[in-house]
Amino acid sequence: MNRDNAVFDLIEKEHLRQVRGIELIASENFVSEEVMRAMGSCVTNKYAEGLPGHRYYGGCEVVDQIERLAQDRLKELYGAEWVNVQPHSGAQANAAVFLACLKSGDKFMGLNLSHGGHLSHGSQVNFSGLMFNACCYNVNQETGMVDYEELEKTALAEQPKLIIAGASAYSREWDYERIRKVADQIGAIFMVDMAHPAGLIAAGLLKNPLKYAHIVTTTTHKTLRGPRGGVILLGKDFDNPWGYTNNKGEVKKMSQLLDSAVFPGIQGGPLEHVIAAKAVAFGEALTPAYKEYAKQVQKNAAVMAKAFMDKGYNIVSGGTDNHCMLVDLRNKFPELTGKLAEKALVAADITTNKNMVPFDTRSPFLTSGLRFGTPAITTRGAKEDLMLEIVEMIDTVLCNPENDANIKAVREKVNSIMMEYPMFAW
Ligand code: DSN
Repeated sequence: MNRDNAVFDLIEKEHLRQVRGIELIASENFVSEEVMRAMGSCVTNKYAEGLPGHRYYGGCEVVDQIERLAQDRLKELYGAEWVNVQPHSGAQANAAVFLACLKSGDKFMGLNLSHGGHLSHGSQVNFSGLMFNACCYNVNQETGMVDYEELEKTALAEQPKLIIAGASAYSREWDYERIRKVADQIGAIFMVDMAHPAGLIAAGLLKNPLKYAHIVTTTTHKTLRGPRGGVILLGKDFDNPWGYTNNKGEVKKMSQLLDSAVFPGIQGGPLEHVIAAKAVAFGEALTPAYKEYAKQVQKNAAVMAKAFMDKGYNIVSGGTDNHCMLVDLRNKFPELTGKLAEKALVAADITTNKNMVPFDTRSPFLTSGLRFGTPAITTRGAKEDLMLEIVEMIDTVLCNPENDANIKAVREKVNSIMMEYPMFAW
């Protein structure tokens, strides 16, 4: 068979970019060779609408076993009672929860996007904000931490039917117990989107939200280091006191409502090759080696945050409990936007993303912040010493973000360092 040069040359190029650079995007990671093989396997050829044992197609005996394996491993990983491993992404998992629990126009509450929240938690340009009535809570301007008092006041005043905890750019542990109490006071469903810290939670390094939330969603590709995708989980204490019904008006268990919301509600055929890769990743996350990896992710982030602060950078909330941190550039470089900072770092083969900081005066296209995370670089084998070196190099670039010679010197150093941190050949 002829090689499709147009595509495979580009894949080679992307591989090279990944190999020689320092990857600090907090939501990215490098999957194992087995996860990659499962995704690129013949399982992609199979249609399997429905759930294991209840499919709309023949020939699903094997994919049924694959999907059950993914379900069982995921349940074991988080102590879940029920899971659905079919959502194509985290946003799809969240959309399924909205479809199962809310009617169009119903009110719900999530963390303000510009304070670290996620698009699918109520942004006005996302289905969540377009089709539902979103209100939000914020972080405290002084501490940079979720303002739980304000959250409670807003919830009591607004009476949302669903409260979402979880974020895209928040470096602190959550007080899930407190939010659950607020939800119980107003009879709301409490959902946690644990997409970012899911891997640290699986390793027992952060609180397991399944103990407090009615519904938990996550992506599988961030700290969890699986294929790109989403899942939904229910814990032990889940019931349906709200009397939620299906489209025929029948009261159903939340698990049944969520299954139907995923398929046929918002998706057609599940991506069984990705589900196979999820099963591999969940198996990996159950091993002691993964727990060591997750510990190192957390340690590396703490060292990186401290190194930034030692150099006079302002880290929102003053540090990190998880894998990520948000640098507010305004005190050290009042004129430097996140956009220019990201561009200069990318030119030095250090990949990160511009990010709004809480109470930012700049637009999301410019921003005053940068988000950094350690999951991917830790997969490459990085330890604390490399974190210190990386912060030095970032500082060198940001002090002269438009000096090409300076950027080139850092890039050469980055490329030479990363030769020592192997990545498997794709
Ligand atoms: N945009 C992803 C992130 O980077 O956090 C979440 O969807």
